[in-house]
Amino acid sequence: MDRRHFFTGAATAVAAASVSRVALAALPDAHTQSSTATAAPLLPPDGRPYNPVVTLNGWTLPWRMNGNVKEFHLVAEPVVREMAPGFKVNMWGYNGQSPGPTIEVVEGDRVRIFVTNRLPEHTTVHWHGQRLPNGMDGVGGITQPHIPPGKTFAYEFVARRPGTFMYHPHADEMTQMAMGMMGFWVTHPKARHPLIAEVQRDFCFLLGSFDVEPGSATPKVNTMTDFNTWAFNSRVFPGIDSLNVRRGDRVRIRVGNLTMTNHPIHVHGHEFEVTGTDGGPVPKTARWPEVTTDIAVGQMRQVEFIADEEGDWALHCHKSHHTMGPMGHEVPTMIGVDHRGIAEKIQKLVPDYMVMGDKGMADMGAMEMPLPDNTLPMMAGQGPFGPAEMGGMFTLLKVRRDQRPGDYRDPGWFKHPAGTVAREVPGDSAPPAASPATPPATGSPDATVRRPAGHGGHAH
Ligand SMILES: [Cu+2]
Repeated sequence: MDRRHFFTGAATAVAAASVSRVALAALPDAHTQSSTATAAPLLPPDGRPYNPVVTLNGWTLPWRMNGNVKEFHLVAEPVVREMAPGFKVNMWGYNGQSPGPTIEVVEGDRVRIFVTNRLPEHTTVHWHGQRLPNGMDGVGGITQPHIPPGKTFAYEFVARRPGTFMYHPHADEMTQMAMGMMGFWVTHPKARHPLIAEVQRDFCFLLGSFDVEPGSATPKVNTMTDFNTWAFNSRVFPGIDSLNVRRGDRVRIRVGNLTMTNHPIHVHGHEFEVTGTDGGPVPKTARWPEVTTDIAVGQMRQVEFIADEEGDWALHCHKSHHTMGPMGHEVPTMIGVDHRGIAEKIQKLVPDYMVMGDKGMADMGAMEMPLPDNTLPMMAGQGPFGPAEMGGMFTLLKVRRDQRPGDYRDPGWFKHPAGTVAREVPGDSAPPAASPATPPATGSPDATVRRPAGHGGHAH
């Protein structure tokens, strides 16, 4: 797996001001971010204290205190998001990236957010899940005039309840969200809260989907369901950072869904509870253990667990097509189709034709076939034991006994204790299954019982 882009340690990677300070003298700096790395948590330099979140392959927006008001400056603008190393997509986002920076505030904070529109069309920002005056809700045409290109609007409200929220446009939504406009918002509790646990690690990411034709760089915004690029925070595995934690940590993961389908998010090796939604913390009596939680369109979920099992644990959407790169979906299933003698004939007409999928698709994980420029292989991730056969909404929860508190760096691959890795049983072998396209001449498949070989099945 390529980890060139692991955490570089830095809210200091945040550079200042892409917007003219002269023109916007009264506005707070529009901080911008050029890195797709997971930034270190932004410890609050002023205002009320809180335990910051870590945005997967993202960052938190610095603010300025103006009296007792926390002021932020979002800039809606075209960006180029590197979704994985070498795979760059033209998106619309905020402050240099898609998703935009995470906004973190404390319950009771008065917040003023300046939104400058540098898009070629009007926009607004809706603050999903917040209690606020109706005129601050960001629904273009209904609660406010749209923000025209080149203009700056201010939103102001009190972050009344703690929880997990997001922001996104409510103007030409189909286009603007298909282009990547979204961001996370966390309101921390102002004091110990009976339903909000103190955690050692607090991660957040948004689910996004894009339709990027292989070889192109701009998402097709009219696509309704048949997306081909499934992302955590606009990154696709193996470009998604791992969630690195210390064994015994209480871990919170906050996930929001701004795609057009549901995503069953599954964590291996641990069971968790859903402790909050965009509606607030879940009463303790309403929590139950799960290993998969379905996150419907427009929903947010926060899950929590004690990371007490060491290892590299998969964390992914359970829709198998969502852990794949830019594949075509109108492909016939070729399992069991005997291509012998046919491929050579087709190659006379189509020189690049190759046999694929006649034994399943696993070969794709290792295959090096020519792809159009700027196209991620379908399944690209490499693990210590070989190809991971994954891309898209997939990453790893890395639990280590020696991961220091506050250290979010990738510890590398897990070193399994001797005797704890699934292994080949020596002295036995079985031929691959007969293809379903060539069933046995007699008998129904239901009646076929294969006995374990090596126990009387063959001569010794
Ligand atoms: Cu999914």
